[in-house]
Amino acid sequence: MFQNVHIIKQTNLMKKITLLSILFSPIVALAGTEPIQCGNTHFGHTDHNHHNHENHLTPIGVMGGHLHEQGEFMLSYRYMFMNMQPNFNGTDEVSISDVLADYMVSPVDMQMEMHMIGIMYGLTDSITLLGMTNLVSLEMLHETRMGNRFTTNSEGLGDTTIGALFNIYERGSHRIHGGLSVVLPTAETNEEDFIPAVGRNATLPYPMQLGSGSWGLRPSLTYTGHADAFSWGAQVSGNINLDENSNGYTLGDSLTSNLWGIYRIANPLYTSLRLQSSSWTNIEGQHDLLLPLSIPTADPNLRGGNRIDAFWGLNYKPASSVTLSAEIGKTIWQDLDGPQLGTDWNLTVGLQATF
Ligand SMILES: [Cu+2]
Repeated sequence: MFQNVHIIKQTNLMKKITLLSILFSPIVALAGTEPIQCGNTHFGHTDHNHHNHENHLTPIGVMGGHLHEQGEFMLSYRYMFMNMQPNFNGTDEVSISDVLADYMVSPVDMQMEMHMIGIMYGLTDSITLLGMTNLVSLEMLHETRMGNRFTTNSEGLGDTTIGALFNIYERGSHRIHGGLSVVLPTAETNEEDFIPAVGRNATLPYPMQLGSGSWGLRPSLTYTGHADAFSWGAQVSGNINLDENSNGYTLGDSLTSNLWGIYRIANPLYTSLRLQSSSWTNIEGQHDLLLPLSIPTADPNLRGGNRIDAFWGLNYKPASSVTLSAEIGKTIWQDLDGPQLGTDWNLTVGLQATF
């Protein structure tokens, strides 16, 4: 029965992937046509630099959205907050008492904070190297059948990525670049905390671990364009886990698609709208130290899902080398293998400096 549900979800994911490739094909086709805004005379090097500067403006929540010129460095800091509640089963919200009908303990809400440090370097005008790592802090509130509430916490280094972005196509104001990063398993997956129901410190369930702990690959394909006060883009990216982590399980793979538009309100101030769709599969294997607790977060088959988030952002560029950004997101649709905590809203603020 559960196996069947799992297979149906997997089929849904495949349908989604097909749907997304159909969705994005007009954009790729558009990029292949004659330039719309920039005339044929705009192929000089000065203009190329101008394009790079325009391309630097992507919503702060998009990773690897631009290339750098040869010899240019960029340092970035991002702070991300995410609030997760309530529980979902499929697309339906599930109350805590509904979860407690089947489990001894139910998650109530969860907060994730992330501090992300990134570096980019233009190796050539067509190849940009990038690296990123993050510190994660997680907190989850629970309720037991007895009506008691307790909180667990974990924090530490997340997974680290290093890779490259490479120019594929550039004509007029249209540009397509690819990306490929390797994920280094720097996150711990055996975080513990005191669990009252067990009466001692015990290994925390899957969503409270700091990362995948697996070697992985993150391919991406990004299209950007601009005209006058507008710029826009689309990105498809994947996250593929290549091996079991040191605790004997593999986080699900994911596919994320983004569409965005940016408008220059007044010279240094830009506003953006973005739509993001993501799909991710369940965990393979199971954690070797996790007790078979009666809580949905300890079930490797209740981790997959799909969701769509809408974002509104601001970018402020007081100097050509500095960008301050903020972006707030709200989940507008989600379909989760549940009971599983859904995503409610998130906020990212960031500082990017080039030199
Ligand atoms: Cu950059």
